[in-house]
Amino acid sequence: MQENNMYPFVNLPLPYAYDALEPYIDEKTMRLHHDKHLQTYVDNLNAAIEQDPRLKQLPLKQLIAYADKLPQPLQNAIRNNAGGVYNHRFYFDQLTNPSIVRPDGKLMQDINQTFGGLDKLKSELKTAALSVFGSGYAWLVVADKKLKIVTTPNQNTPLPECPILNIDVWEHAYYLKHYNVRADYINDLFDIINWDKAEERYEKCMRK
Ligand code: MN3
Repeated sequence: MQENNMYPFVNLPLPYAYDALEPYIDEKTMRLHHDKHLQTYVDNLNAAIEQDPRLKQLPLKQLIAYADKLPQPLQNAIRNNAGGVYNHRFYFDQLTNPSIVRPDGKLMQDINQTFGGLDKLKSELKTAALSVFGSGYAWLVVADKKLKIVTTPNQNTPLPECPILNIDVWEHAYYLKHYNVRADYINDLFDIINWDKAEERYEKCMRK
């Protein structure tokens, strides 16, 4: 993946074609989600940073960590838009079509140990994703070297916990195809998870 971790932020291209996730996620949703929604977070993040030039020195994760220390309303602008960029890059980067790959390394072993199998993990992640009221995310993260499921509202991130997977449950992620049926979207999403990517992330998180 290309690196673009500091101002000026750009909208990195998807690592696959817009229609690569069909029929699970449709091309139109991907075009809008990436080219319009993520682009808006990128543009608004750059605009927020320009209000305080010191922020130009901070990489994306540090902007997120630093947001709390900023005066309002810049704090909200940085939290929402740096989070929006981080969360969406993370989301798009973990998808592939069609996924026939299952986790098979250390991640799978630890999923078995922690959740009692891949299906159990999916069902717990789904329950968490369905429980998000309004807009937000469900996440599989590593916290204290252990796998854990968490949710975040809006564009908040689970950082500094180390994320492995996220499920974007903002309606823009699924409404054109799945309408109001968030559960169907989540089921479809499980079929396009790039487990090699998840494994790679897991190994990195466990080395920290
Ligand atoms: Mn989204």
